[in-house]
Formats: sequence, structure tokens, C-alpha cells
Amino acid sequence: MESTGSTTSKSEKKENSLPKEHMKFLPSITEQQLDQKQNKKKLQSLFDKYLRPASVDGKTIDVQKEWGKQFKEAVAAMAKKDVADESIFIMDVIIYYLYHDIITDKSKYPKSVPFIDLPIEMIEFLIKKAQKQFEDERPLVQFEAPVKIFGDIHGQYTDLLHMFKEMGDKNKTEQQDYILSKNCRYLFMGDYVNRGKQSCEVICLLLALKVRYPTQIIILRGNHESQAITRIYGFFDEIKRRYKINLWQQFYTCFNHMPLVALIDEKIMCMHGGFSKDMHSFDQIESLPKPTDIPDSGLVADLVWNDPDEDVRDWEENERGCGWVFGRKQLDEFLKKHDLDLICRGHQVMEDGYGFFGKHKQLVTIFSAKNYCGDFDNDAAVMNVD
Ligand SMILES: [Mn+2]
Repeated sequence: MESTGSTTSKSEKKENSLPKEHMKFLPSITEQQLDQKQNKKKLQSLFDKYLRPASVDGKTIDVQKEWGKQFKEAVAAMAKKDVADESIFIMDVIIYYLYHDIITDKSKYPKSVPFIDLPIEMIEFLIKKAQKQFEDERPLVQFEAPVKIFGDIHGQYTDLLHMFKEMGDKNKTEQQDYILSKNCRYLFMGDYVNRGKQSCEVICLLLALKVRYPTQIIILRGNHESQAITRIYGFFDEIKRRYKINLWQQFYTCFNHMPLVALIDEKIMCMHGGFSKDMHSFDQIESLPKPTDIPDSGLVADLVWNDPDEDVRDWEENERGCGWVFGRKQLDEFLKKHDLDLICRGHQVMEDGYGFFGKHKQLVTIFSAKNYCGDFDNDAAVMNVD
């Protein structure tokens, strides 16, 4: 278990060209039998011409509108210029602005992480590509360790940046600038939006990583990734204020395609809330309908809403108004029945960023938003499974 702390970053001189560290994130393009130099030159010129915010006398002008126009032109130009996969390049650009550009700038990171107003055209492109990725996944995602497991983030963008920075391969110089640790999956267990101030940045960075590294990044759905809950708890207001209502609709439509459960090495079951009393097999999860809104009750609702409770003997209705609570006995029975070692979930704030449940610690809650909402004094945690 790792807790996050603040780190200082090495400041790098910015040149008016595609950043050096950015070029390192384009291996899959260069692998596609294109002449490497030629391709890099193409990308470089596209980036310079279209993918920087338009500015006059060093001042950025109407970023969302002008930059968006440029972005559209860039996508069209890429098709013309025969860049092998424009979506990979666009994801690199988004990841660059949402991560590398910030953490390499001492004036921004870690003290004052800015709002990043990507052009709406770029976000719409991102949502479309991410939705396609989720459409290709079943509600149950199975894979092997090693994996880093994240709990709730709730729009706390600075925390997410800290965690990526802390989790990277620090000892290997050549990988120092990569956002992801090589040869390790990253599993996110839901609740990316609402509550915090920068839900848009959080979800855009995660979706861009999903599109860019589809098998390395696994994104599960939380109870907050729904139309009804985003309407009330902040995401709708943020998107309406910064963009337009229609973009919020595109986001929750995309959320409706997200998977619900991850199974690691057939022994660790991960979901946002908890297991359900209506779950009898993994085949049942596998064959859940997708896309789906989160209903008020039933298996899908239980998976994102349920909680463990030390004080209950049997299944009881959840005081949240949705889902159920279960006790140690139900946990033991469930693990035995499905031959599992551990349940891993988020959904509840934990003082140390994580907390165990059960006589033999067979359930762990991970929470990855530090000082949650400013109301809690909690740490954030990420769990490593080797
Ligand atoms: Mn939750």
C-alpha cells in the first residue's frame, strides 16, 4: 500500500516545438512501419500548426473556440497526410496537456494545478473513442497481476496527478517521464467525477489513457458514473459552466458502456461498491446488458452501491437509499462459493486511504482522494498487487 505525498518536479525549459518527452510517447505510431523520422516530422508540424492554443502577443485568445477550430483542421490534415493512427496522436496530445505539461512546470505543480480547458471538439473526439473501447469490453474484465488499484477520485485532479507521478518507474532513468509504469496494469474502481472541482480533467485524463493504452488501463464504473448522480453532485454543473449541457449527455452515454467488475488471477474480485446477494456466477456478470443506466435496484445497482458493515448479521437495506449492506458472514460465504481470496472495492472514505474488513482481512476498501471534499482528514492510497 502506498500513500501519496507531495513531490517537487524537475523544471524543464520549454521550446516552441513538440516536447521531447512527448515524442517518447509515440512508440505505437513509429512501430507501424512508417519511416520514423518522416512520421515524427509530420506529427511535429501538425502539433505546432494546429494543436497549441492560438495566441496573439503571447496571450491566449478565446482558447476553446479557436483551439477547437484548429483541432478540427488538424484531424482533417492528419487524414490527408496519412498519419497512421490519428487517435493515438490526439490521445498523446491530450495526455501531454493534462499531465506532462503540468508536472514539468514548477509554477503549476504541485502547488497550483490549473484548470485545463481543452477545446470541446477534442473532448468530443475523446469521448467517442473511449466509448468505442468500452463497447468492446464485457461487463466483467479478467486479467493477471501485476496491477495498481485505485479507489474513488471524485474530481480531485491534483491527487490523481500526484498518484501517477508517485507510481511511475522512478529508478529507471529512461522511463522517468512516462505517465504509466511499464509492464503493470492500472485498475480504477469508479467515482471519477462529482464533488471535486476538476471532474472534467480527471475523467478526460483517464479516458485518454484508456484509449491510448486499452489493455493496460481498466476503468470500472462507480455509482457516480450515471446520469442521475452526475446531475445532482457537481459534474453536470461543471460541464454546463465550462462547456455545454450536451457534452454532459455525451459523457453519461459513454459511462453507460463502462464495465462493472474486474477479476484478477481468478482470485481477486474488484468492483466499486460490493458483491450482490443476487450474484450467483461470473457468467451472470459477463452477460449483463450493456449499455445500461444504473437502475435503482438489482445486480447492477448492488455492484456499485453495496457496503460492508461490521454490525450486521444478514443482508440489510443500505442507509444510502440504494443497494444493501452485508456482514462478515455474507463475505465468508461469497468468497467460499466463488473460490476467491479477496474483494477489493472503493465507495467509502478511509482514514488511511485504505481499510480492511472481515476476520481475515478478506475485503479491502481503497480510497484515492486525499482530504476528501476538504471535509475529511484522510490519506489517499493505491494498492499494488504483484
Ligand atoms: Mn461511490
